[in-house]
Amino acid sequence: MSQYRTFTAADAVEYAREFGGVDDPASLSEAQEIGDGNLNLVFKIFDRQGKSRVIVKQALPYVRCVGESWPLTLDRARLEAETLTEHYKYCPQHTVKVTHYDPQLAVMVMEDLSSHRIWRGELVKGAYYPQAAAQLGEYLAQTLFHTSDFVLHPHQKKAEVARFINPEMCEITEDLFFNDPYTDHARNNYPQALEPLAASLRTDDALKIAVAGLKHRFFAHAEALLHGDIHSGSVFVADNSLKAIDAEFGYFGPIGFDVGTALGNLLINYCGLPGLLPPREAAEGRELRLNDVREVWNTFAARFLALAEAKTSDVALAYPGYAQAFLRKVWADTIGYCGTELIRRTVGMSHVADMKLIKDEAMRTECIRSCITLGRTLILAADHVEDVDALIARIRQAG
Ligand code: SR1
Ligand code: MG
Repeated sequence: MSQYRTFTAADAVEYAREFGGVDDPASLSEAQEIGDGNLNLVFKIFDRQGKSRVIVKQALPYVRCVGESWPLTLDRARLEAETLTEHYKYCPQHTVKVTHYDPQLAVMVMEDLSSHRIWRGELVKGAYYPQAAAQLGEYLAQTLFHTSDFVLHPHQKKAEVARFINPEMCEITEDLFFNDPYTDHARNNYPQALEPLAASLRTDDALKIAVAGLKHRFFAHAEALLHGDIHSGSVFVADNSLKAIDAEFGYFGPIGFDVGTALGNLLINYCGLPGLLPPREAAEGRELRLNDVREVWNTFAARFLALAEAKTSDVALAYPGYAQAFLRKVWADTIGYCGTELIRRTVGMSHVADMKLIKDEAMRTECIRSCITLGRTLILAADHVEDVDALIARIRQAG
């Protein structure tokens, strides 16, 4: 049995030779560590011709972007491998394929996606992938429907909830999404000029009650096996292809959390574009993002309803009209969680390229201000937005 040790590039090559599942293992010769996320080591393994062949990913026993002072469970590698494997069953076309997992080393081997690029990187450059939004909606519908009570036998569902108990990763989300930005926390990080706006979040009773409700549902509503962190940095895109990666926050939670996180990252880009691109391109890009928001929701909702009509196994949940009623609650949750993503990415610790890459400081501050303001608007309005067109009208109104 292998003992945990942190991989070097040479270890990753050796591991890929043994477990990479390639026909010509001896040709694997080099590894490049490409992890740019907050948590893990990610090695791309190349053959002697310089072609990348597989990915070897290892969980570190601490939060990479902070260091050893923030220890973190290695079991997240299992949760990631098993969440991706489960999602792959229902949506192979939009989920990265995990081919091997080792619990002792907290390592998994995955298909190489070198023909794809991280969606966030493309969004900040103004590159447009016309199919991506619908494909993300399809991924959300397939994975969330097929892991929900609409389909799973009640005994199986309870066993799955137990298999995917993920307390340490959920605690990160509970703190970073629902606590830190609404308190004076040392992890918070925003421009000094926005102190009055940030301070106002801490004393807004209606906002704090709405955020408490969202956190409570994140604790308690085991509706489906979520990806748990489906932001635009967890999504690879290529012409007419989209693949979700990085599911170590997977657990059974409220469906609107995944959908809201996805929409939230499109809206962070919407808020950042005036600082990233010249005015005309920024305006065009913002219209595309609003269309993407519409497309993600409409595809998700239409596909979820079609699946519910065709495949619901529970006799009560199959009653005509119930799936529509359930989706109305998911819609309200989606808007609320979307708002919390906008605020935690700007007031809290986990900032993203859509804001960080804005060179002009004054412009960056204004883009962050608009993101926080929109986030608050959405959290407060979540129960009162009729449909996606009404949501888009509110986003336009917010500025
Ligand atoms: C301490 S981890 C911070 C963030 O990085 C991950 O990608 C998740 O989004 C998490 O909230
Ligand atoms: Mg991640």
